[in-house]
Amino acid sequence: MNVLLLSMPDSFEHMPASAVRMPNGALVSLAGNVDPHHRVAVADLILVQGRVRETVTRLVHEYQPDVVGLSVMTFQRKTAFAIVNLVRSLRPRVRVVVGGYDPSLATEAYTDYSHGIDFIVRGEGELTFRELLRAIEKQTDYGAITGLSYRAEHGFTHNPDRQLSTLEGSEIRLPARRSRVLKGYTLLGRQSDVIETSRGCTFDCSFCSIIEMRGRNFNKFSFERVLADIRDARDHGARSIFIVDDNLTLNIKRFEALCYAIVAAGLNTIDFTVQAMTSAIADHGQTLAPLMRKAGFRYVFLGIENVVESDLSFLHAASKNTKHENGKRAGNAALTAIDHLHRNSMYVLGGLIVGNPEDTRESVQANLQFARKFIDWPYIQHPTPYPRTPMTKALADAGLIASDRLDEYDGTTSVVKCANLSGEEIEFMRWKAERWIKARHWWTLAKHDPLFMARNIARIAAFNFRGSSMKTFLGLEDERQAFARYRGIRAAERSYV
Ligand code: B12
Ligand code: SF4
Repeated sequence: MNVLLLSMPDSFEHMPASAVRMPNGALVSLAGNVDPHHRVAVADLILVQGRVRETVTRLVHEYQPDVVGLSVMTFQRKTAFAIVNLVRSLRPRVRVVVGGYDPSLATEAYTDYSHGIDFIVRGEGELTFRELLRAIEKQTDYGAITGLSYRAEHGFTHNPDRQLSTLEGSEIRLPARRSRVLKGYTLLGRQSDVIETSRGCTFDCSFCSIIEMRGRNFNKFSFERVLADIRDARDHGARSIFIVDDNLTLNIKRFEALCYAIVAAGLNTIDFTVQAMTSAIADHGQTLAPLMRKAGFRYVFLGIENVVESDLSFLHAASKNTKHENGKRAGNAALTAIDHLHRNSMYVLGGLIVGNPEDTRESVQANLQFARKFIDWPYIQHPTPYPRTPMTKALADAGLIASDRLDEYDGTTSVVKCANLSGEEIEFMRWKAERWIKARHWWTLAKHDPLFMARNIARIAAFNFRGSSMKTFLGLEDERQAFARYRGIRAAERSYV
């Protein structure tokens, strides 16, 4: 059968087209795990943000798909429905499958027949999708396919959940990167890709979708498979790789062994980016950080979340941000973790969440000030009520969800009520600070990739300061006017189809 797999074009504030275009790892993993006689094309629509309608139309004509699959995050739901509509208008009898975080955690939202969706794959997709294609091809019953919801005569039928894969052996084969049909993946001028070494996390941060998606657990791929995956990404042109593990730092001994393995395999010429817990880096940084650097790690996304203790407990993220000395808790881990990384020439992508219900101007400022002082590239977000997270339940129970427009759930739009400040004010404070912190990092980027920066600095700067004009920089207008223009631009670009 012909299969067309699409990831959605919607992006959020931190994704300038010239600097960050990351492939969706799920779709190539699905493509690598279907039976080999299927012809699969994978298109990451973020690469064609301004030409979504034309591109989908072209791909449908070119690949004549029997099955179209969409990978959807919550803030992309509206776009997903519009794309299904478009696909159906071009090819009415096509089977439409959706999967990913939003269909898995908000399954009911996809079951209205008017949306034109036939199948919902909940949770891990590789084996469910393989079995689904077999059943469609052989026209057999869908009832035995765990993890699947399917359209039946009198409504959707939801089969039992699928057990998680242990990731051992060859149960999940390597991704099929050859299936990608669009070009342009980049991280700061170097062709980018994503790989996985493990899935899952045993923590329970209140804002994170991972626990509802798969429970609290940690499953690992073998290093043999991980190295083969990195080589495959490199052979497909990647010079920059994002390790998308939910929490690679859960097992530090394994992480250290991975660094040694990358070096031994000669793969440390690649720039690696990884997400990490501050506690793990603070506690083990002395030995771990030099090793990471040797293995090619360049950017580390630290889930600092907040520097104010009461906010950390609201986010249920205190323990992953506590350092330990002599087996005892010894305060916030963020500064120690950042210090280890900086001493070893790595850069910190600092994940912070501001605008929690009890935040004050001072607590927001404390976080922004921390970012200015210690973080290389800020990734500051607002609390966002993604489906079924514990935080969403708490916010809904307290009547604190200010917006139900899901396309605004991109993490950089304030959608939650705060007792002491308006959402717009918090967003303004974050937006104003963040642009200048990012601009400060351009010099570091220029040293690493002078040619890329020389070619792209104008576009990157224009994106970074969207909404601002000469008048703003000369102080001839209130920055709030520039902010209002920026918000207008964001609102307009949310219509992708
Ligand atoms: C890597 C990552 C990113 C990367 C790269 C994204 C990319 N291009 O893939 C970056 C940093 C850019 C990013 C950004 C954002 N992300 Co992100 N990201 C992740 C992360 C850490 C891993 C995703 C991944 O690749 N997993 C590995 C693959 C193999 O697993 P998977 O995606 O789950 O796919 C499996 C199943 O879901 C299913 N499946 C998925 N799609 C499909 C499609 C079909 C047809 C089928 C059958 C099955 C299927 O099968 C797959 C294989 O088993 C997750 C999870 C986490 N713990 O934080 C968050 C996560 C997906 N991100 C999230 C969000 C919200 C965002 C942002 C909006 C900002 C933010 N608030 O963080 C932006 C938006 C990006 C954009 N387009 O502009 C949320 C989504 C929540 C939700 N309910 O929608 C998550 C879950 C994190 C969270 N907050 O809990 N992200
Ligand atoms: S440590 Fe990271 S992956 Fe684990 S629950 Fe918290 S935010 Fe999610």
